Amino acid sequence: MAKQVVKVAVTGAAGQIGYSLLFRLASGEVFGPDKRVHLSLLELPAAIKAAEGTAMEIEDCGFEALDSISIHDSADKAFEGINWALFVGSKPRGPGMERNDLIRDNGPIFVNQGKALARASSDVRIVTVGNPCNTNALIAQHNCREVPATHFTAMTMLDENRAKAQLAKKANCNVGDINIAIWGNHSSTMYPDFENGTIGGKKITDVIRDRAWLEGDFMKTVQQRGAAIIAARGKSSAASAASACIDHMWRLMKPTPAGQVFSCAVPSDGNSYGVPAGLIFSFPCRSKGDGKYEIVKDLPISDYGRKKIEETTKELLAEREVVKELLVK
Ligand code: NAX
Repeated sequence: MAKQVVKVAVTGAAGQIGYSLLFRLASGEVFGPDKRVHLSLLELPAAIKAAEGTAMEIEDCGFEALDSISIHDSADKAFEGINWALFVGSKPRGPGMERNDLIRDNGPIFVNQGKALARASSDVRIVTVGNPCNTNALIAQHNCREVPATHFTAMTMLDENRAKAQLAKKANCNVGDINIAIWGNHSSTMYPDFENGTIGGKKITDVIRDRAWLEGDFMKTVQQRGAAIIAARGKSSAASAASACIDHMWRLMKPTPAGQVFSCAVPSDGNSYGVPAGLIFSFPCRSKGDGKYEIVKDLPISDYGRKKIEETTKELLAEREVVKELLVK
């Protein structure tokens, strides 16, 4: 019997993250042995040739799970009938560029791509990776009324994975023992919630009794890991970002184990933490494995945690203000 084909669009396919992500999607590890994958690559005209080169290499891997690859410089064509849209492509921040300039520069990409999602399958799920990813996801969501708002997400999974790696080293355990979620923006104001997280089922703060480290070096390392990688590697994180994107998809497609959460930036409407509606905000989430998620309700938030959540909320509100002309009411 013919296997079901999952259609995945990847924007910025010829970029660094694309170069790691596409091979993992084509290998079958994401959708399993019963499905095949069609990759729909979207690039700027100038990078089409490079995307073709990447596609040749993917073919040369001989992945049985790969159905076919198509390459486009038009979002309308690239998003026809897709089940997943991975929004990776955006302009990187240039030297001396302010964050607000980057937000203004990249915003129009997501207006266009948001509109083109009208051509996607009705079950399409959107994962926004290109920065500023929360606000870019918000722009795309506003410009596509055909797809439910809850299908739009932005990636904070890399931040979660970074937090887990630091905690595992400190507690001398495996990352699999750690459960922690990120609140807010994918930026240096994000809050890795060590107060509600656990290690081997125990509170992180009961296992790591060094509160100064948790509030200090731990937070700083996670919040500034992206910059540290650029300083060391001379390029931004790519393989780890691609891996986190796969994790993000997995977390939505597999039931969340009891007592665990995962980080996902989702529409803030109706949350129980006082985060204003109308943002794409990272919350502790759980999924039944059906592509949907729910924001975990009523976690205890201390004064310290509340201050951190307020700080990242303030930044996202300011970003929303910068792009307000791009948001359809
Ligand atoms: P690259 O500069 O290597 O690749 C970006 C690609 O996007 C380029 O090939 C470019 O031609 C393409 N592109 C630009 N505008 C486009 C458009 N309108 N339509 C289609 N393609 C377009 O960047 P890369 O290292 O792959 O990073 C991609 C994005 O991910 C950046 O915005 C980066 O800041 C962001 N990141 C997000 C992370 C996250 O955790 N959410 C972490 C890693 C990364 O920094």
